Amino acid sequence: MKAYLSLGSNIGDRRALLREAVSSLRVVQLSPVYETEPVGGPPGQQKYLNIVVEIETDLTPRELLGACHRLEAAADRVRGERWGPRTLDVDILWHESGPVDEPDLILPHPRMQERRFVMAPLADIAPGMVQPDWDDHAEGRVDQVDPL
Ligand code: X6L
Ligand code: MG
Ligand code: MG
Repeated sequence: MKAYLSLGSNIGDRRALLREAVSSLRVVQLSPVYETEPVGGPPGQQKYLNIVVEIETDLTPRELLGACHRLEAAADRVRGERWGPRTLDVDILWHESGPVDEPDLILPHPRMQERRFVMAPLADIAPGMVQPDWDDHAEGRVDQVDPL
């Protein structure tokens, strides 16, 4: 089945961390890389690098969430302040198996439309997944940089 993931990093060697994470996934499409203004969280954070990937997976949404958490752990992510800086964040945006509504997993991701760091790379690889006017409703500055 097909799924879309959003990946972000704003600590350490951001490109290497994103590359390492995608290397263990069956990536069908990799978006351009964006350097993005931090949205939410404490002031003074470094900029993020963000990408979106389309993957092929046999995992259920619940199993995929576990796999995302293992990728974050493999990047030595330390859980600190809410929305604080992180070596790697991997979020599920959409899963072909359909909607999920559980306390810790809601799909499609309910707030993705509000975030330019998600919508810009998603629109690049899956224009059919986004509203044509998404850019009018999204916040946070993003700049396309060199590909991964
Ligand atoms: C109002 C108030 C509207 C807060 C939105 C949006 C809060 C997104 C947190 C929000 C609000 C978040 C990344 C990031 C985070 C990332 C960039 C979050 C949670 N992750 N900023 N901020 N890239 N650029 O991957 O997404 S923390
Ligand atoms: Mg996130
Ligand atoms: Mg997350």
